[in-house]
Amino acid sequence: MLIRNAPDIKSSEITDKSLYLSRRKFLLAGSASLASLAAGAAPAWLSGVDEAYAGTKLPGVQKSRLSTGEPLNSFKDITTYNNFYEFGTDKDDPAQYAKTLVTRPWTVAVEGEVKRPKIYGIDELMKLSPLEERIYRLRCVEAWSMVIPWVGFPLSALIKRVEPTSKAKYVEFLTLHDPKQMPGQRRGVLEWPYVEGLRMDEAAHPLAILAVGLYGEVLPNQNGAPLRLVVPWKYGFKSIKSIVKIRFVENQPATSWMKANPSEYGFYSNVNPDVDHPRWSQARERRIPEFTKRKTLMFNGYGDQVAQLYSGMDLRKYI
Ligand SMILES: Nc1nc2c(c(=O)[nH]1)N[C@H]1C(S)=C(S)[C@@H](COP(=O)(O)O)O[C@H]1N2
Ligand SMILES: [Mo]
Repeated sequence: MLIRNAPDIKSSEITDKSLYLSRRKFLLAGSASLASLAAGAAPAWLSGVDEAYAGTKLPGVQKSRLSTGEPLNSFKDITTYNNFYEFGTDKDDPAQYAKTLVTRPWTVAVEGEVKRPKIYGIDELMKLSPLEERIYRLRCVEAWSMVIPWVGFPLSALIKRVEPTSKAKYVEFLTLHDPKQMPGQRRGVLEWPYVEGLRMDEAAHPLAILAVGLYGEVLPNQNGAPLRLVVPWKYGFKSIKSIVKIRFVENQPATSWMKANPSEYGFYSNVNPDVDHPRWSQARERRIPEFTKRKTLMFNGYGDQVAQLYSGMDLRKYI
């Protein structure tokens, strides 16, 4: 079984993390906001100052029973090996360049086919539902994977709050579009803003979360601060970062990857070892930072929980 009771974070991971943080503190030494953080001043996420609050401990996080029991990737791996094309296409670009993203204040417009459309402030959104630690595997379409201790809340909590109308069949998510803050958007690698989508029942599934943190702390920018989607049974690109808009719509959204390459990417993008990407096999994956490969599991190992969403669908056709 992939999902069992959440294990405690291994002490080796914590050591790795504190080393990273002390290095980071050294780099940021002299920053007034950091000094006030160290002095135990008001939580930095209320201050509106960016780099100071990434790394702030999130209070009252409950461990979820919907976590995998696998060993966690280190904080360093999770925050230095990223895909976030708004900051470049190399894995180490986001860690280097995402510092320019200002994530407070931040609003998320929830609109479309809902009875209660609303522009939420990020701090208001974070109070919508108790924060939980969800340890999930992330399986990238590029055939590598990681195990990440997210902090977030079920997307279903937001869905319930805004009351979708009977016309709402899909949910569309949009990333911030601001080439000043996101220099990668000056290049046409994808159509900007980054767009993703889920069918309504997928979005309402208890495993789909909106994440605001990892390793118990506010999300680093490179991981999609201040709010990103995590859908663990789908390839990583569905887990859209730095969301500013969530639209409830009648028709299937046109996602960035489908527009970029319709023959290689479908709307569903469920992890499926039996259907290869046109240019490589999806049968196996490399767990970062290992080099040996392991077998990829159907729905990334979450089949017991999600297979019923697709009963009767030909998963070779609906990729
Ligand atoms: N806005 C946006 N979201 C994005 C991406 C991106 O380039 N832009 N990359 C996706 C891909 S391909 C993956 S594998 C995951 C990586 O998430 P991580 O860097 O937090 O591990 O983010 C996804 N979300
Ligand atoms: Mo990915």
